[in-house]
Amino acid sequence: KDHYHLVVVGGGAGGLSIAAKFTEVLTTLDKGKVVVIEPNEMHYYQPMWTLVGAGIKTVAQSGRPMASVMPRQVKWIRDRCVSIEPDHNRVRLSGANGVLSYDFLVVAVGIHIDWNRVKGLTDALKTPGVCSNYSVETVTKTLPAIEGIKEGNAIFTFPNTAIKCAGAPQKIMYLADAYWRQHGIRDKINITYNTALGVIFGVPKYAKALNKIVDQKNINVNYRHNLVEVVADKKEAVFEDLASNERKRFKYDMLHVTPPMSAPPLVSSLADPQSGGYMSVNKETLQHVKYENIFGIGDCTNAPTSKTAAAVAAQTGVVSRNLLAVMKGKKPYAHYDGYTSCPLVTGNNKCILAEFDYNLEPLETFPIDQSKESRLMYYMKKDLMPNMYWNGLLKGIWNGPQFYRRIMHLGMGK
Ligand code: FAD
Ligand code: UQ1
Repeated sequence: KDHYHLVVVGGGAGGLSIAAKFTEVLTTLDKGKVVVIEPNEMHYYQPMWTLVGAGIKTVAQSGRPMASVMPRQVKWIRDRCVSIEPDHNRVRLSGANGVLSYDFLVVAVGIHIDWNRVKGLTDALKTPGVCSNYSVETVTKTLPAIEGIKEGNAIFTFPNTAIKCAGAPQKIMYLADAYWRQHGIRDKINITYNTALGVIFGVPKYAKALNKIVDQKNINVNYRHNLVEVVADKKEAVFEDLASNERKRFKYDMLHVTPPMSAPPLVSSLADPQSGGYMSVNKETLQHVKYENIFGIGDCTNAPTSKTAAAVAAQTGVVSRNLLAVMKGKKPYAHYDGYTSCPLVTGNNKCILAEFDYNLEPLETFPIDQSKESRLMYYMKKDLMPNMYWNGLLKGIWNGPQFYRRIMHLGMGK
């Protein structure tokens, strides 16, 4: 009785888009067939948290009750999955629901945030001035931290791990910069971006533009600086210089932390030694490398792209078509090119819309140079994207902009 045709683990961006595909868009499997395992009562549109942190949107606007976004024909099991046993085609749940078996499995559990890997961070996040846009609990601390500082040092960090939305650690810095300028106190505040990376952004075209922007805005950038400790009572952030292995202490009056992240432990049974703990999938078909009846989507896989909801949009078309083929006894045929996108908000009404593929080559939708700051792209990010997410991606009808890109480039380019 606890057997389902399709089990989806995770009701985030990837899980709900796939569940919608199989109950409403590609096939209309009924309620007994498709199940989503998701413990949370609320679903958050995380890309909005950048704007919530800056006071442009509210945290309430970023969330909807899970029940309201769950596709109608999907059975929602409100529980946490505690293990995946792919050799037995079953998953184990934490509560009374016990064990479920499946014909096909899609894993979409996102990425794990390791707050405890930075010493003192959890306690520091309870003190004023320390904040993070990376969780619903801590994002509401960001605006008070920005408003709370009248002078002194503001530090923004990027950790020494893969993260979701690699642009978000600096977007909030540009919005804070804009706020302090508006209030005429920017010259009293020293802004520092300490990043564990060796570059400001992984794609050279956008890195070039962002380097100019940090210069113009008079922001100090320290590369290969990794946050290892926060000493809240002294208002000190300790960074490891990854080049020299030295520890350096920075005094802060405001600190925005992007925490280290890692593969969710749940997917360890689907990882291999090369995948860094992430679920190991074929990077083109997104099928598991060993188990043909298992696919992965979103932040939890080892597909070597930058982890975003935009990437999920491009992946959902590929996963759903390939999974449908496998359900019919055929081979996967659709290929993901690594498409991902990051709307780099650089001010109150400015945005660089980075879009690129596995090769870190720009893959721009619009027939303009998207490395230039644009007002239109800002309004797209702020006002259009939420709609595309709730009414497009989560309904299984938004597969990313590939189709539109091809039209706008009139058949030229990729
Ligand atoms: P998620 O949407 O995180 O969903 C994972 C789900 O799995 C969650 O609902 C979770 O509860 C559930 N889950 C976890 N463990 C279990 C378990 N054991 N059992 C059952 N369920 C489980 N992307 C963009 O495209 N553009 C942006 O501008 C952008 N900005 C961002 C800014 C911030 C501050 C943040 C935090 C993210 C941003 N993102 C952005 C990234 C985007 O939100 C994620 O890449 C996207 O949500 C990934 O989708 P997912 O389905 O893989 O994971
Ligand atoms: C996108 O598809 C998407 O998912 C809904 C996002 O997440 C919020 C994005 O930020 C972006 C930029 C895209 C890409 C869409 C277009 C129209 C370029």
